Formats: sequence, C-alpha cells, structure tokens
Amino acid sequence: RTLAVGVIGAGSMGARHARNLHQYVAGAQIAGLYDPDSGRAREVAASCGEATVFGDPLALIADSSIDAVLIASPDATHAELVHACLQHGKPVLCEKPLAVTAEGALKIVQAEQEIGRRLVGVGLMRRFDPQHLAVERALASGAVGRGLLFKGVHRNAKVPQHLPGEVVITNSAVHDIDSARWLLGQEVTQVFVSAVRTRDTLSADTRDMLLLQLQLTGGCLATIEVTVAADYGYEVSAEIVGVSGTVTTGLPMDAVIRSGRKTFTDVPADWLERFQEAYIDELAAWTHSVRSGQAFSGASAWDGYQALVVTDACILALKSAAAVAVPTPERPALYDRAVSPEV
Ligand code: ISE
Repeated sequence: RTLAVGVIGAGSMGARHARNLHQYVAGAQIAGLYDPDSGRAREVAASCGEATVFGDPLALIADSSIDAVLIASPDATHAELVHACLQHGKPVLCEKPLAVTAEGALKIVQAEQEIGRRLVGVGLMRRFDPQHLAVERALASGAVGRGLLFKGVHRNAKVPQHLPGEVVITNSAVHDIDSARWLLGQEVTQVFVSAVRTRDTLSADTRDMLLLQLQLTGGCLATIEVTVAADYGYEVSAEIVGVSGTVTTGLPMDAVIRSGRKTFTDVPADWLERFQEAYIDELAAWTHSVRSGQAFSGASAWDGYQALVVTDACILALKSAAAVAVPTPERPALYDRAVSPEV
C-alpha cells in the first residue's frame, strides 16, 4: 500500500521535501504535516493532496494514519522527535544534523540498538548527488588508485548577520565531514580548525569562513573549506586525490551561455536548487527501503552519530585553536547488515 508520510517542519526544506515526495515519489503520499506556523503548514498541505495538518508534532508521529515520518524542523528539535518515532516504531528520515551533539546522536543509536532494527535515516543527501556518485564510481573503479586526500569546497551565498563558527560546523560542515568519511571509507582521527569573519558588517562572533584539516584512518587526509558568505552563489565540490590520479565532482548539467563576448553558466542560488535531484533520489530510496524492508542506502543513525563525533571535535578545535583527537568507536553490528523496517 502507499506509504503515508508525515512531515514535521514546513519551512523551505520541509516544504520542498513534501512537494518532492508528493510530485515525484511513487508509492508514497503526504498524509500529515506539522509546523508551528499553522498557516504555512496549511499552505504546503494544500499543495500535497489530502494531507492532514496536525497541531502537535508528537500527535502526528503517534497518529495511526502516519506510517513514516520526515523531520525537517530546526536542528535543535531533531533528537527528541526521532526518539518519539522510535518509541512508536515509525521509520524516520531526519534532516541533518541528527542531533546537535554526538552525545545526543549516541542516545538515538542506543535506542535503535535496543529495538534491534534500523528505523532511522539521516538526510545527508550528497550520497544521492549524481556528481558525488560519479566520484564514488570512479574511485571504486580503481582509476586513480587508493584514495588518500579528500578536498571539499562548500560555499553558501550569504550568511545571517550572526552565525558563530560552531553553528556553521554542525549545520553546514557536517555534510563535508560525511562526504570525506563516505568517499574515503575511513574514520576521522584528528581535526584542526581555522576560522575568520570576512567582513565588519557581520557580528563579532560570526565565523563565516572555516578551514577544517582532518586526519583519517588508513593514512588519509582531508581539507574542507566552508564559506557561508560567498556572495557569488551556492557551490559544492569534492575531489579525491588518489595514489595515481585525482577525481573531482563535475558541474551540475546546466546551459553554457555565450553573450556579450562572455561565456558563462548559472551558479545555483542555494542547496535546494543545487541538490534537487539528490533530494528526490534520497526520498525515493528511503520510500523504497521502508516499503521493501531493505536497508536504506543513505546515511544511517551511525553515520549521523559519527559525523557529530567529528563536529564535536571541530568545535573544541575551533575554540582551542589546537588539534583535537577524535575517538573512533567500533561500529555496532546493526549498522553492518542490510536490515531495515518492514511497513
Ligand atoms: C543547510 O541546512 C544545508 O543542509 C545545505 O546543504 C548546506 O549547504 C547549508 O550550509 C545548510 O545551512
């Protein structure tokens, strides 16, 4: 039967997820929506068929008409809502970050282990981006030999006037940290973080340009630039330097324009535009995994936790201006096998 999905959060991300799932994902429908702004929830619900607007996120999760839940609410609310889904045995796709600290994410991993089956997926959607998947395939083909160095660039067009470095780390750099772990197949063992405020118009504690330097197992390294006031547009790229060559994400397919003696292509405005295909493919994969009982091919709660173990260390490194060692806990067996919930 069609998977009845409840969405929590009708802001730009939640609205996009709801409309993507309604419009592009076969086998699923938006059955419920919640947002503290009920007007916004009603507006998104009206564009997604017969979705019910709930007055409380926990009521949505508990309701028997909801089979699975998609969390796109503010970062600080994620962990509590994921626990509620687990208590009701409901599969959940939670937007990154899974929690705002590793400790919070570990509690979710422990709760899932007590249940004994994987119900949690995390919205680290670059694992579904065609350009990143092309890098993964090239690396797996052996074309450049063993991957040694991950080089990530992550640029947002503009930053709110006040954005401390630790928020940029948990809200933005978490993607690049996951990409480094995923593409290299290694775990981070040490981090060093430098950060600057790029203009006086930003509040004194804003750090809108960060440079992360990571050491990983397997003798691997990573450097990540996260700039959230790049002005010119939204751009993400990843390069893996291997033993015998390098492989880099290509540009998303867009028109090349020649005009006024210039050649140019548009730069996306934001992540919704740049990763639209990845978001749809992530939702389709999640829907398929829940309906089929096969493992979700995206990030698990363990991946969400591991990324936060690194972001915790990055925040310490930012504050101490020193290198910080990162623990590498052993991955529980639950996250090794292809097991997932049945609906
Ligand atoms: C946002 O929440 C995202 O997840 C985007 O992918 C990222 O580029 C942006 O910096 C975050 O704020």
